[in-house]
Amino acid sequence: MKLVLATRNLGKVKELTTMLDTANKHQNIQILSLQDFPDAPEVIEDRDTYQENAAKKATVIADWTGHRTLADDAGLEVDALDGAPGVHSKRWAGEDATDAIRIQKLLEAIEGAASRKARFVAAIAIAEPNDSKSVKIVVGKCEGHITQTPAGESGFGYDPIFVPNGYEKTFAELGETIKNRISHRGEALRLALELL
Ligand code: ITT
Repeated sequence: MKLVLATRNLGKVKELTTMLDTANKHQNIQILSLQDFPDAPEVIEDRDTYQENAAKKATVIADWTGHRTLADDAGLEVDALDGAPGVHSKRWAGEDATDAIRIQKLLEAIEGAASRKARFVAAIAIAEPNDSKSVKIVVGKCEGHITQTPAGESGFGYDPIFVPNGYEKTFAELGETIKNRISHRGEALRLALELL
């Protein structure tokens, strides 16, 4: 079975591929990514929810490639910011912002806040080509808090400032194996694999 990963975020590609490779002990999935389809269209994430954005990305790319497609839309919800940046996590600090700029803006926005509680949320959608009604969507979450300063090199995005509940290190310090076991994306992918 072929499965296209509809993301241009290389951090996500790495996490999803590693987790799917592990699952592949039981299933026969051939993983393709958008690097195999360099002319695939850019899908604008203009919906109000992770689920709708993931479903849109999965259906557009499934139709274009002609293969079953998995898309992921994720974000970081911070209580002190009433859930922001949330579904807008990518563009929250500007269109061309880097991970470092996003992290800096977030730390400044919650400086002195009473609560530093936050959660990562990921929606994964799986779509069949030319069958928009077939799309299946699952959601995973990971609760934690935001640190005072960034720490760690692993992962991507906001990983250097997020400590998951039950741990004292950031996702970027804990590394890929632990992150994949407990993360929002790990939970969503395990649910998604049950659907395949
Ligand atoms: P796509 O090509 O898959 O759309 P993206 O980078 O646009 O990739 P999202 O819209 O799903 O991804 O995610 C928005 C941002 O949320 C992303 O750029 C990261 O900064 C952050 N993010 C998402 N998942 C994360 C994770 O597991 N760890 C750290 N940051 C994450």
